[in-house]
Amino acid sequence: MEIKLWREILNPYTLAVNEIIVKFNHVIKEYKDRGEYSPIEQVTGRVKKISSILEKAKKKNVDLDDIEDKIEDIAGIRIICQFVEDIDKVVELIKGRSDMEIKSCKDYIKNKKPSGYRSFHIIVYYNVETISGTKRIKVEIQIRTMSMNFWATIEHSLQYKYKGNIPPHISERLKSASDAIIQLDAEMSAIRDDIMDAQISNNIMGSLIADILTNIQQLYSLANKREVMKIQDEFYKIYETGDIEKLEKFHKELDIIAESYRAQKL
Ligand code: 0O2
Repeated sequence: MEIKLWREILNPYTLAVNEIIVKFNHVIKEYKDRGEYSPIEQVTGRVKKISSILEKAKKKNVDLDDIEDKIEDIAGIRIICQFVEDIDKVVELIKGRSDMEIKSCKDYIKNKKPSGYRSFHIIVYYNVETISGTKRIKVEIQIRTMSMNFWATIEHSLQYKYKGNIPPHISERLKSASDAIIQLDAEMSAIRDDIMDAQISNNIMGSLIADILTNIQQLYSLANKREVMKIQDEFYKIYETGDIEKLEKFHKELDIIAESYRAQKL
């Protein structure tokens, strides 16, 4: 097949990957804006390289004309979660979307692969709009924890290095590393509530401080410099206590002060 034709085939897949990344990043933002924990930690994606598509087609005995039909991971999205529990939440989230229709699921977490690979795979149908009209394509979404991703990345590199024939002593190590990861994920799940609380208050603290500093910066152009310096010193004192409630109170008071200066300026 000509490169030009490949580009035509792959273009809608590139569009789908780009759109879906934006959409899942927006999910993260919506949770964060609400001050809630996001079950999605990170989202990445890729369009399979032509050489990898050809390799897979050869391995699976797929005719070049049937590639789009039979190779389901031309467009691939990877969603990374912090905790195993988040994976079910993400699956539910995808099931509830009207822009993705689930074709099939593979649960390599309940049924890990003999290699030790663990991940939840979903194939979805997704519509993209092109200049030739709507195209319905398949996208593979892999959902896994950070530690499962660590394992899969390392194992994938070794598969590449050994051209799919990892020596037995290394594959044994990989299998025991995979068991250690099950243990690690379970340990992290046991303290999940504490970790989530800490992260949520960290996020709230971060945006609170950013808002306060923006307000102080704006005051420099509206109010007397000495007055602003006093406000800034007051902020540093409260900031050092690390007390969120005090910072929230200061933030509200500062908003009122800034608003009255803005009104005076009009
Ligand atoms: P790449 O380079 O990641 O794109 P199969 O017949 O099992 O090879 P199939 O039917 O597409 O493939 O389904 P499956 O098992 O769901 O695998 C799809 C993808 O999951 C793979 O794509 C890998 O990304 C990942 N995967 C599956 N098994 C393993 C594994 O043992 N180790 C690692 N590291 N990843 C795995 P590709 O096309 O194989 O590779």
